Amino acid sequence: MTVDEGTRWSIIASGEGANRISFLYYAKFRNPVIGDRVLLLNTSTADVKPEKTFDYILSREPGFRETFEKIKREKICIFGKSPSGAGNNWKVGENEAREDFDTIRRYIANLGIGGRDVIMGITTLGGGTGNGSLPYIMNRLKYGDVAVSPGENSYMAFGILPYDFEASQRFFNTVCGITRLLKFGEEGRQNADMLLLVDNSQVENILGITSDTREERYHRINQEIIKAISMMIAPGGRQARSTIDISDYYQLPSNIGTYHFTPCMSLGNDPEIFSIETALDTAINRPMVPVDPKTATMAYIIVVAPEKYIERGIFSQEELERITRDWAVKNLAGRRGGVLRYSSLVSSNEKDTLDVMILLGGFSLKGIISKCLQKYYDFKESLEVDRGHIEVADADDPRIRVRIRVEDIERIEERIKEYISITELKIKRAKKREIDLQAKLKEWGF
Ligand SMILES: Nc1nc2c(ncn2[C@@H]2O[C@H](COP(=O)(O)OP(=O)(O)OP(=O)(O)O)[C@@H](O)[C@H]2O)c(=O)[nH]1
Ligand SMILES: [Mg+2]
Repeated sequence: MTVDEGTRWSIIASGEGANRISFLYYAKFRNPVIGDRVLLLNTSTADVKPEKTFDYILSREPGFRETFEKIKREKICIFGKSPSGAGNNWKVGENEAREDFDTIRRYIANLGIGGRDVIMGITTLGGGTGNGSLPYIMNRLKYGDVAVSPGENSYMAFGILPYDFEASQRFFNTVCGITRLLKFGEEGRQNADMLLLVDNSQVENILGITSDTREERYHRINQEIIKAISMMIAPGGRQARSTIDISDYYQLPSNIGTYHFTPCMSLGNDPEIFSIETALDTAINRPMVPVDPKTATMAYIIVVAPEKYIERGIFSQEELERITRDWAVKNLAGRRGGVLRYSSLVSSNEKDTLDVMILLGGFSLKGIISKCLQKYYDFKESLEVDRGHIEVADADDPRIRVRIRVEDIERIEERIKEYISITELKIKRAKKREIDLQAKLKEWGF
């Protein structure tokens, strides 16, 4: 399938961190692929103005003020009736989105999503507002009464994991959030078509961020996430040389049953000096979550190179496919280099650098889960069970309390365990030894 027209994308960002990322994206990288299709959702806080979220970025980049005024008028939807947000409680985030869905629906309708558009949801996983509402909203869009082109849109979700040092409730939220983005509702239907995971601590290590203000540290991570989003969008644009289209991103992973990914990037390389091989080797050492690449069963490789290098034949799609095949055999799970691989060469007439992103997928979730589990249990065990329910109150604001059915928590655990077991099975299969061809041929009567 060749891409004649660019795929259109929309961004739906819920919660504070996600709002910052999307605002920065919109203010800095607005392009025809996204157009004006950006929606920022947050819960209301009686004492804090929504602007506070953007204070730092606006003081750092005063030029963004005008864009901010426009966003504020048209694209920020404050939902829910709770007096002070979701209080870091995902169940509140979900309930508020459900109760106020008519408001959310109106804003989504204004986005003008259509055709085979890709809808990218963004949320931090440690919080309550985004992490609680995005899985609900995504599920409702995908299967419910608001889908613009039912069955045709694709849904990507970006989930951002907390820093290692954050409080236990954040990790309880994270485990629930990952699960609910993967599967949702009574039936546990597949929710996001593709879940992209990024970890704050990991990104900070990769970038060697040492700044001491929290705002600047977030800002640096957010910029990196935005670069990953831009690289994802690139192959759908008009200049892609390959046959990869955004729908290919997720269709096969869904069939395989695992659909979690993480970006690994090597950007800004000088094409005179850097080969694609070297850039790939750099990228694989920079995954945005803790992961052992040797367990990855899928990789989408996106290479953006200056137009003139492609015209001169220095980089070509055929060559890229050969390189990535060899690279995958060396770096991914099993002898064949995973089970699924796409590569896409995009020519750029704006950049003069060689940029590479690997979307690594299907890897063992052990690195992520082991980071979460201690605190997940610390939090869970601190909760009082009362007639099949637990009650979670906000430490700072006891007005915010909510009951969650123990049954629901158990279901979440079962689901994530099941997903993990499918993932591990696929990895094991990919690593399985080759058949003994001679013996098999004999068995077949030759
Ligand atoms: N990368 C990044 N992470 C952030 C940012 N802001 C907050 N976080 C992380 O996100 C988690 C908190 O989520 P928020 O986005 O503040 O929460 P929320 O969705 O508004 O939900 P509430 O709990 O109701 O406030 C923590 O793990 C933070 O470390 C940001 O700008 N960038
Ligand atoms: Mg918040």
